[in-house]
Amino acid sequence: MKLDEFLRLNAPEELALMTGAIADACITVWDSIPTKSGLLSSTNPSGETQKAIDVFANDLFAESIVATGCASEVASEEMSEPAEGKGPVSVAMDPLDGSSNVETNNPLGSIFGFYSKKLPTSGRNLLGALYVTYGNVITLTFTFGKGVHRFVAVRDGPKMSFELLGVNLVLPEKPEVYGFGGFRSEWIPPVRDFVDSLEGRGLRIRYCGTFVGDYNQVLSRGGVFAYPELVKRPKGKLRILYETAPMAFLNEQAGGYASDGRRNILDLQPASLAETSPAYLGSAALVKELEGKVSSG
Ligand code: AFP
Repeated sequence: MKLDEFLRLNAPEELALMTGAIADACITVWDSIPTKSGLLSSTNPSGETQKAIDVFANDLFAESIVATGCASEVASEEMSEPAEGKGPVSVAMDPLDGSSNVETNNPLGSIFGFYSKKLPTSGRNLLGALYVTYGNVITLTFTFGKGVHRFVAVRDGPKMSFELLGVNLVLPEKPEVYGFGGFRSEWIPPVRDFVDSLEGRGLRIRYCGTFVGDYNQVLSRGGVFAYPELVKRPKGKLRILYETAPMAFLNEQAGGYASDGRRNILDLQPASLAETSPAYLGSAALVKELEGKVSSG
């Protein structure tokens, strides 16, 4: 089944239109990585300076989403003020997650959260969440609050289009992988102890340095991803509105659980657009166990 048809049958109208716009824009972003990322020269054939790929991705996604007429605002770390629109939905995005992976050709991603209230707001006001993986294939994984669904980009004549890969994805029963960001020596002790126990339980380390890529493995294979509380960085690294709340919402829809170490990430009330928190997400039993250890110190 094609994405357009699936959205027509299964998505609220505004989310369907914005998802369609993101699907088109992400193909252009992916197409532009070699020329706009610094992999090739930073000037184009006419001698104009190219924008960095993350700024390019930001501008293209923001313009495409605003053009649907469905967004009231589009916020991202790349913009000092959100882009304004005339629709009802607030969109928070990380337009190019893991941009330091460009040079090594490791996975990249994009994350979008669709909120019913003005930003900043709690993840409880998410209507939907979507992430793109730019790996060996491009996938769109999303939820509108009724299951998690995935599409893959395939060539369709001169264009690319998205075909259904799976509906109602759930985290596998048996967890297989883990990936934790930051330096081990800086993790708080309960995190270090927990990670030390994982290999004895049969989990393998898988870490590519992109939240989207690392979480995507957890969704497919079961396990836990974290950017934990660090001794000198108690609020972690990942941004609540742009990154962790949308992924927490999607993860919950896939049967998982996401915590900041003390509570459900969806219950956090960020005071600013760029507020960060520690993030632990994946298979519910593992994350609840880790939350218990972190919260009791
Ligand atoms: P970049 O966008 O600078 O590559 O950072 C990616 C990221 O925000 C997130 O995608 C990763 O999970 C995390 O940083 C990795 O951070 P560490 O390199 O500290 O593990």
